[in-house]
Amino acid sequence: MSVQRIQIKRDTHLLVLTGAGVSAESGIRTFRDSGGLWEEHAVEAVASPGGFARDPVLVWRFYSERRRQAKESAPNPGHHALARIEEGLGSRFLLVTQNVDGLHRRAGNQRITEIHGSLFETRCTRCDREPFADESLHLTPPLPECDLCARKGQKALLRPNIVWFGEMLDPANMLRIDRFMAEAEGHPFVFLAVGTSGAVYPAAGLVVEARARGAQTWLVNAEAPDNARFFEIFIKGPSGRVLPDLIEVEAP
Ligand code: BV8
Repeated sequence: MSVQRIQIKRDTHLLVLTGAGVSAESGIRTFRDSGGLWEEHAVEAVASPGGFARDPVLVWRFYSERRRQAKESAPNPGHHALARIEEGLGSRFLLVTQNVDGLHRRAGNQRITEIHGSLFETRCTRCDREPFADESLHLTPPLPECDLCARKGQKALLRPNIVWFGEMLDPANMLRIDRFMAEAEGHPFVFLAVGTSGAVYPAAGLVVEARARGAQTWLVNAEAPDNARFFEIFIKGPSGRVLPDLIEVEAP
């Protein structure tokens, strides 16, 4: 187990960033490890607007397979540890996840910002209807179309409510993170990244912003990732084993 522990005092603010590594012990494939998703699928083809325009059947099959895998998976001890920590900290805790598998919410976290969207939400490619909860699988044509557009005589494909490469992240999510960091400034502030290769921006840049606001920066990861140098403390190991005893919350 990790000898070093994160001490959470009465007014410590904790911002956690998670990536695919947190879900690996739940049996969900990561992206860039060996056997990862990007070994089988060209990123451009399945996680970009151009890829969807070129072959929406392939993209809906890719995300339907991941919907099915995520539904068959369960949160692991790493997810449950983060849910317990949120219980202890309340509004002094925020979980920013790059994961779209919904496992943090199923483990009990509520203060979550899903900056890359959610596998279990769908939206229209044409109208501005709100993204809606959706677990349906579309492994073969016909692909789902927007019923609201159809009522107006327009054909419009539905798409997973996922942030693809080259697409902007939801400004409301970025504002929420910024507000949390601004509130954390002037208090003891810890930034903890778990299970992420630090390869994708702007998520990978959050550690730099947090440091600039005085955060102590921790990284828990199976390997030293691209941006390991930005972190003061790096704990190498599986998150499902490290997280349960990493954080010590001072009694209120
Ligand atoms: C944007 C879709 C503005 C959801 C994803 C050049 C420089 C900087 C930026 C860019 C650039 N060129 C283009 C960009 C922007 C681009 C980007 O960052 N590209 C990278 C590749 C260079 N970013 C964007 O396009 C973003 N939008 O910037 O808008 C803009 C607009 C136009 C042009 C420019 C800018 C949108 C980013 C979101 C993309 N969508 N996925 C999905 O399908 O899931 S990103 C995808 O990667 C996933 O969301 C995933 O979460 C994310 C990061 O991957 P990780 O989660 O870190 O997973 P990975 O497999 O990589 O690593 C897992 C880690 O876990 C490993 O280190 C492993 O060792 C570890 N691990 C494994 N098991 C365990 C473990 N750790 C602990 N315990 C274990 N058991």
